[in-house]
Amino acid sequence: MPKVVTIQDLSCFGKCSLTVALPLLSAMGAETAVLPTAILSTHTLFPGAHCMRLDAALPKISEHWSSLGLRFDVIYSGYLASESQVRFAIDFFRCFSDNTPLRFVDPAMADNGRLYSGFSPSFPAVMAQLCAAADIIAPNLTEAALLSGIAYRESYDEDYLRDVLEALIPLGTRQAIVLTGVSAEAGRTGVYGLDLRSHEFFSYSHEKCGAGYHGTGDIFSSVTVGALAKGLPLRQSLSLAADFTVSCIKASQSQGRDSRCGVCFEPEIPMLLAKLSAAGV
Ligand code: PXL
Repeated sequence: MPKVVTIQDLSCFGKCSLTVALPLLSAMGAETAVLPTAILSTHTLFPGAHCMRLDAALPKISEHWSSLGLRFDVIYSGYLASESQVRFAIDFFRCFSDNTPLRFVDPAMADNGRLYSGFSPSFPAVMAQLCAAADIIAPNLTEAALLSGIAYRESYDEDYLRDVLEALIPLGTRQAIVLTGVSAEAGRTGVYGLDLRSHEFFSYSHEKCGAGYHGTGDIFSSVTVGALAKGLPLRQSLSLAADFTVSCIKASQSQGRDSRCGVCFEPEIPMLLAKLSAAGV
Protein backbone atom coordinates (compact mmCIF):
# COMPACT_ATOMS: atom_id res chain seq x y z
CA MET A 1 0.00 0.00 0.00
CA PRO A 2 1.45 3.43 -0.88
CA LYS A 3 2.16 5.65 2.11
CA VAL A 4 1.09 9.28 1.92
CA VAL A 5 1.58 12.02 4.50
CA THR A 6 -0.55 15.12 4.20
CA ILE A 7 0.15 18.45 5.88
CA GLN A 8 -2.96 20.62 6.17
CA ASP A 9 -5.62 21.86 8.58
CA LEU A 10 -8.63 20.20 10.13
CA SER A 11 -11.64 22.44 9.51
CA CYS A 12 -14.28 20.97 11.81
CA PHE A 13 -17.19 22.04 9.59
CA GLY A 14 -17.32 22.87 5.87
CA LYS A 15 -15.80 19.97 3.98
CA CYS A 16 -12.26 20.82 2.88
CA SER A 17 -8.62 20.05 3.69
CA LEU A 18 -8.26 17.00 5.98
CA THR A 19 -11.96 16.09 6.11
CA VAL A 20 -11.75 15.64 2.35
CA ALA A 21 -8.19 14.37 1.94
CA LEU A 22 -8.37 11.58 4.51
CA PRO A 23 -11.52 9.81 3.31
CA LEU A 24 -10.54 10.13 -0.35
CA LEU A 25 -6.96 8.91 0.09
CA SER A 26 -8.08 6.01 2.29
CA ALA A 27 -10.82 4.99 -0.15
CA MET A 28 -8.30 5.08 -2.99
CA GLY A 29 -6.09 2.66 -1.10
CA ALA A 30 -3.34 4.90 0.25
CA GLU A 31 -2.25 4.59 3.87
CA THR A 32 -2.38 8.17 5.08
CA ALA A 33 -0.55 9.87 7.93
CA VAL A 34 -1.50 13.42 8.89
CA LEU A 35 0.33 16.48 10.11
CA PRO A 36 -2.56 18.73 11.21
CA THR A 37 -1.49 22.36 10.94
CA ALA A 38 -4.48 23.86 12.77
CA ILE A 39 -7.94 23.08 14.06
CA LEU A 40 -10.57 25.54 12.87
CA SER A 41 -14.21 25.72 13.93
CA THR A 42 -14.99 26.10 10.20
CA HIS A 43 -12.92 27.03 7.16
CA THR A 44 -12.24 30.74 6.84
CA LEU A 45 -15.03 31.52 4.37
CA PHE A 46 -17.51 31.35 7.25
CA PRO A 47 -17.35 34.61 9.20
CA GLY A 48 -15.87 34.41 12.71
CA ALA A 49 -13.99 31.11 12.31
CA HIS A 50 -11.80 30.21 15.30
CA CYS A 51 -8.35 29.03 14.28
CA MET A 52 -6.22 27.12 16.80
CA ARG A 53 -2.79 26.78 15.26
CA LEU A 54 -0.74 23.71 16.08
CA ASP A 55 2.67 25.28 15.45
CA ALA A 56 4.18 23.82 18.62
CA ALA A 57 2.94 20.28 17.85
CA LEU A 58 4.30 20.06 14.31
CA PRO A 59 8.05 19.78 15.08
CA LYS A 60 7.32 17.35 17.93
CA ILE A 61 5.42 15.02 15.59
CA SER A 62 8.12 15.29 12.97
CA GLU A 63 10.97 14.64 15.46
CA HIS A 64 9.19 11.57 16.78
CA TRP A 65 8.60 10.25 13.25
CA SER A 66 12.31 10.84 12.46
CA SER A 67 13.34 8.87 15.51
CA LEU A 68 11.11 6.01 14.30
CA GLY A 69 12.67 6.17 10.82
CA LEU A 70 9.24 6.68 9.16
CA ARG A 71 9.26 7.33 5.41
CA PHE A 72 6.50 8.13 2.90
CA ASP A 73 5.99 7.61 -0.83
CA VAL A 74 4.17 10.92 -1.24
CA ILE A 75 4.30 14.14 0.79
CA TYR A 76 1.27 16.33 0.09
CA SER A 77 0.89 19.82 1.54
CA GLY A 78 -2.30 21.89 1.46
CA TYR A 79 -3.57 24.81 3.54
CA LEU A 80 -0.86 26.01 5.91
CA ALA A 81 -2.02 28.47 8.52
CA SER A 82 1.03 30.78 8.82
CA GLU A 83 4.42 31.62 7.33
CA SER A 84 6.13 29.67 10.11
CA GLN A 85 4.09 26.59 9.14
CA VAL A 86 5.27 26.95 5.54
CA ARG A 87 8.85 27.06 6.89
CA PHE A 88 8.10 23.94 8.92
CA ALA A 89 6.82 22.21 5.74
CA ILE A 90 10.05 23.15 3.92
CA ASP A 91 12.08 21.54 6.75
CA PHE A 92 9.80 18.51 6.76
CA PHE A 93 10.26 18.04 2.99
CA ARG A 94 14.03 18.20 3.50
CA CYS A 95 14.12 15.78 6.45
CA PHE A 96 11.81 13.20 4.84
CA SER A 97 13.17 13.19 1.28
CA ASP A 98 16.06 10.72 1.41
CA ASN A 99 13.85 7.99 -0.14
CA THR A 100 12.88 10.44 -2.97
CA PRO A 101 9.13 10.67 -2.25
CA LEU A 102 6.88 12.54 -4.65
CA ARG A 103 6.38 16.01 -3.15
CA PHE A 104 3.07 17.60 -4.13
CA VAL A 105 2.27 21.18 -3.10
CA ASP A 106 -1.19 22.70 -3.36
CA PRO A 107 -0.30 26.31 -2.42
CA ALA A 108 -3.79 26.86 -0.98
CA MET A 109 -3.75 30.55 -0.08
CA ALA A 110 -5.97 32.52 -2.46
CA ASP A 111 -8.84 32.45 -4.96
CA ASN A 112 -10.83 34.81 -7.17
CA GLY A 113 -7.98 37.34 -7.25
CA ARG A 114 -7.58 37.60 -3.44
CA LEU A 115 -5.56 36.04 -0.61
CA TYR A 116 -7.70 34.07 1.88
CA SER A 117 -8.43 36.01 5.05
CA GLY A 118 -5.70 35.77 7.67
CA PHE A 119 -2.77 35.79 5.22
CA SER A 120 -0.52 38.83 4.91
CA PRO A 121 0.83 40.03 1.55
CA SER A 122 4.25 38.50 2.42
CA PHE A 123 2.75 34.96 2.55
CA PRO A 124 3.11 34.12 -1.19
CA ALA A 125 6.89 34.74 -1.12
CA VAL A 126 7.30 32.12 1.62
CA MET A 127 4.97 29.74 -0.23
CA ALA A 128 7.21 30.20 -3.29
CA GLN A 129 10.07 28.66 -1.25
CA LEU A 130 7.95 25.58 -0.55
CA CYS A 131 7.13 25.34 -4.27
CA ALA A 132 10.90 25.28 -4.88
CA ALA A 133 11.10 22.09 -2.81
CA ALA A 134 8.24 20.38 -4.68
CA ASP A 135 8.09 17.96 -7.60
CA ILE A 136 4.57 19.04 -8.61
CA ILE A 137 2.68 22.21 -7.73
CA ALA A 138 -1.01 22.80 -8.43
CA PRO A 139 -1.93 26.48 -7.97
CA ASN A 140 -5.18 28.03 -9.12
CA LEU A 141 -4.79 31.12 -11.30
CA THR A 142 -4.87 33.57 -8.37
CA GLU A 143 -2.15 31.61 -6.55
CA ALA A 144 -0.11 31.32 -9.75
CA ALA A 145 -0.33 35.08 -10.26
CA LEU A 146 0.80 35.74 -6.68
CA LEU A 147 3.67 33.24 -7.01
CA SER A 148 4.84 34.50 -10.39
CA GLY A 149 4.28 38.24 -9.99
CA ILE A 150 2.16 38.28 -13.17
CA ALA A 151 -1.05 40.30 -12.80
CA TYR A 152 -4.17 38.17 -12.18
CA ARG A 153 -6.74 38.27 -14.97
CA GLU A 154 -10.32 37.11 -14.94
CA SER A 155 -10.46 36.75 -18.69
CA TYR A 156 -7.45 35.47 -20.54
CA ASP A 157 -6.30 33.39 -23.48
CA GLU A 158 -3.91 30.48 -23.94
CA ASP A 159 -0.91 32.81 -24.34
CA TYR A 160 -1.58 34.23 -20.87
CA LEU A 161 -1.72 30.71 -19.35
CA ARG A 162 1.57 29.83 -21.04
CA ASP A 163 3.16 33.10 -19.84
CA VAL A 164 2.07 32.36 -16.27
CA LEU A 165 3.47 28.82 -16.46
CA GLU A 166 6.78 30.07 -17.93
CA ALA A 167 7.00 32.70 -15.19
CA LEU A 168 6.67 29.96 -12.56
CA ILE A 169 9.63 27.94 -13.89
CA PRO A 170 12.23 29.96 -11.91
CA LEU A 171 10.58 28.85 -8.65
CA GLY A 172 12.53 25.61 -9.11
CA THR A 173 9.74 22.98 -8.97
CA ARG A 174 11.09 19.78 -10.53
CA GLN A 175 8.47 17.81 -12.48
CA ALA A 176 5.34 19.76 -13.34
CA ILE A 177 3.37 22.92 -12.78
CA VAL A 178 -0.40 22.49 -13.08
CA LEU A 179 -2.76 25.46 -13.21
CA THR A 180 -6.15 24.38 -11.86
CA GLY A 181 -9.62 25.73 -12.61
CA VAL A 182 -8.58 27.21 -15.96
CA SER A 183 -9.31 26.78 -19.64
CA ALA A 184 -8.63 28.89 -22.71
CA GLU A 185 -11.91 27.62 -24.25
CA ALA A 186 -15.15 29.46 -23.53
CA GLY A 187 -17.60 27.62 -21.24
CA ARG A 188 -15.02 25.08 -20.13
CA THR A 189 -12.63 24.69 -17.22
CA GLY A 190 -9.92 22.25 -16.23
CA VAL A 191 -6.15 22.15 -15.95
CA TYR A 192 -3.36 23.64 -18.03
CA GLY A 193 0.09 22.37 -17.20
CA LEU A 194 3.75 22.34 -18.08
CA ASP A 195 5.87 19.22 -17.89
CA LEU A 196 9.18 20.61 -16.67
CA ARG A 197 11.23 17.68 -17.94
CA SER A 198 9.98 17.59 -21.54
CA HIS A 199 8.99 21.28 -21.59
CA GLU A 200 5.60 20.26 -23.07
CA PHE A 201 2.39 22.09 -22.29
CA PHE A 202 -0.69 19.94 -21.70
CA SER A 203 -4.33 20.57 -20.86
CA TYR A 204 -7.54 18.82 -19.93
CA SER A 205 -10.90 20.51 -19.81
CA HIS A 206 -14.54 19.71 -19.19
CA GLU A 207 -17.77 21.72 -19.13
CA LYS A 208 -17.89 24.55 -16.59
CA CYS A 209 -20.81 23.84 -14.32
CA GLY A 210 -21.95 27.10 -12.78
CA ALA A 211 -21.48 28.19 -9.19
CA GLY A 212 -18.25 27.19 -7.46
CA TYR A 213 -18.25 25.19 -4.22
CA HIS A 214 -15.79 25.57 -1.40
CA GLY A 215 -13.24 22.77 -0.96
CA THR A 216 -13.26 21.59 -4.56
CA GLY A 217 -9.55 22.48 -4.89
CA ASP A 218 -8.85 20.09 -2.00
CA ILE A 219 -11.00 17.37 -3.60
CA PHE A 220 -9.09 17.81 -6.85
CA SER A 221 -5.64 17.73 -5.20
CA SER A 222 -6.49 14.78 -2.95
CA VAL A 223 -7.72 12.63 -5.85
CA THR A 224 -4.70 13.61 -7.94
CA VAL A 225 -2.37 12.64 -5.09
CA GLY A 226 -4.27 9.37 -4.47
CA ALA A 227 -4.03 8.41 -8.15
CA LEU A 228 -0.34 9.34 -8.33
CA ALA A 229 0.32 7.32 -5.17
CA LYS A 230 -1.33 4.31 -6.83
CA GLY A 231 1.01 4.72 -9.81
CA LEU A 232 -1.22 6.44 -12.38
CA PRO A 233 0.72 8.85 -14.65
CA LEU A 234 0.25 12.57 -13.98
CA ARG A 235 -2.02 13.48 -16.88
CA GLN A 236 -4.37 10.55 -16.24
CA SER A 237 -4.39 11.39 -12.53
CA LEU A 238 -5.35 14.98 -13.31
CA SER A 239 -8.19 14.06 -15.67
CA LEU A 240 -9.54 11.51 -13.18
CA ALA A 241 -9.46 14.16 -10.45
CA ALA A 242 -11.07 16.79 -12.67
CA ASP A 243 -13.91 14.46 -13.72
CA PHE A 244 -14.49 13.41 -10.11
CA THR A 245 -14.65 17.04 -8.99
CA VAL A 246 -17.24 17.83 -11.68
CA SER A 247 -19.43 14.88 -10.62
CA CYS A 248 -19.29 16.10 -7.01
CA ILE A 249 -20.28 19.62 -8.05
CA LYS A 250 -23.18 18.37 -10.17
CA ALA A 251 -24.45 16.14 -7.36
CA SER A 252 -24.28 19.11 -4.96
CA GLN A 253 -26.02 21.48 -7.37
CA SER A 254 -28.89 19.04 -7.80
CA GLN A 255 -29.36 19.12 -4.01
CA GLY A 256 -29.11 22.93 -3.85
CA ARG A 257 -26.36 22.86 -1.22
CA ASP A 258 -24.90 26.02 0.35
CA SER A 259 -21.61 26.45 -1.52
CA ARG A 260 -19.72 27.09 1.75
CA CYS A 261 -20.59 23.61 3.04
CA GLY A 262 -18.52 21.92 0.35
CA VAL A 263 -19.58 19.25 -2.13
CA CYS A 264 -21.28 15.87 -1.66
CA PHE A 265 -18.26 13.80 -2.58
CA GLU A 266 -19.11 10.67 -0.60
CA PRO A 267 -21.72 9.13 -2.97
CA GLU A 268 -19.31 9.63 -5.89
CA ILE A 269 -16.53 7.50 -4.35
CA PRO A 270 -17.68 4.15 -5.84
CA MET A 271 -17.53 5.68 -9.34
CA LEU A 272 -14.03 6.96 -8.61
CA LEU A 273 -12.86 3.55 -7.46
CA ALA A 274 -14.39 1.88 -10.51
CA LYS A 275 -12.46 4.26 -12.77
CA LEU A 276 -9.24 3.63 -10.83
CA SER A 277 -9.59 -0.09 -11.23
CA ALA A 278 -10.48 0.30 -14.94
CA ALA A 279 -7.22 2.23 -15.27
CA GLY A 280 -5.47 -0.85 -13.88
CA VAL A 281 -4.17 0.56 -10.59
O1 PXL B 1 -9.88 24.76 0.78
C1 PXL B 1 -8.89 25.65 1.16
C2 PXL B 1 -8.96 25.95 2.61
C3 PXL B 1 -8.52 25.02 3.52
N1 PXL B 1 -8.55 25.25 4.85
C4 PXL B 1 -9.03 26.41 5.33
C5 PXL B 1 -9.52 27.39 4.47
C6 PXL B 1 -9.46 27.17 3.08
C7 PXL B 1 -9.96 28.19 2.16
O2 PXL B 1 -10.56 29.16 2.51
O3 PXL B 1 -10.03 28.51 4.98
C8 PXL B 1 -9.05 26.65 6.80
